[in-house]
Amino acid sequence: MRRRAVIAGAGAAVLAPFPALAAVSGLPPGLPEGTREVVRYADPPEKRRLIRLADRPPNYATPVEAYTQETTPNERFFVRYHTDAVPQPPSLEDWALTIGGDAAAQPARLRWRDLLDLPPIDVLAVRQCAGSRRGLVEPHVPGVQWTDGAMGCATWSGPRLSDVLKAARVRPEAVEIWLGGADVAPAAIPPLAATPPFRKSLPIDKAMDDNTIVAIAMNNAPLPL
Ligand SMILES: Nc1nc2c(c(=O)[nH]1)N[C@H]1C(S)=C(S)[C@@H](COP(=O)(O)O)O[C@H]1N2
Ligand SMILES: [Mo]
Repeated sequence: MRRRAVIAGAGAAVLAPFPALAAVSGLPPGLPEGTREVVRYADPPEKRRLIRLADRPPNYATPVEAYTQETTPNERFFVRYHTDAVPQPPSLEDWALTIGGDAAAQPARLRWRDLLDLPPIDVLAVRQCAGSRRGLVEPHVPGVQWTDGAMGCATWSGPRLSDVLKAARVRPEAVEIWLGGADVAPAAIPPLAATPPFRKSLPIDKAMDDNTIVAIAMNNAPLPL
């Protein structure tokens, strides 16, 4: 009720500069008071018509009306960054995946075409930010105020992680592997000094599972940035 009243009352002033702005459709009921009063759509790079939550870092949600089929189109899939600048990766020819650490008997460096040489599999899987629906939580918690749009389903394709780890002759006593991305300083700038570098870790059993892959394609297209 209150939100409708705000839109009715302030609609002309708020909405006039944004003709593409849909005032009500993207706002699920149950959003705590004051979280958001209008929805602004944006077309960030490689994307079309997502809900803009923040530009720095880039965070854009999938509108609920885009969930109409089993897989979410790549251009409608949510965008979630923790760092300001989106790192520009080198050309695929210069890119490499490096594997090292105590459990790697033989540190390895795999180029793009080395990954292409390994047998690929397809995995249909939902990808979701752990903060999905955070904006609906009572009591309210800090962070990007996601509603339903920090999730999507895609067909991911690539070699099995176990085949990739074989190149480094992972020792049998390995317990955990962790993965780091290109979104680290100085290429990417954290908004707060306290923002830690992102490291995903997987227990070794999960890393070696037949359904765990290094995705290099999404919905039969090259993995978007
Ligand atoms: N390199 C990198 N890894 C990242 C992120 C990121 O911004 N950069 N986001 C994280 C976020 S927001 C979540 S919630 C988890 C989701 O993955 P999980 O389902 O495997 O936990 O990936 C994390 N991995
Ligand atoms: Mo997240």
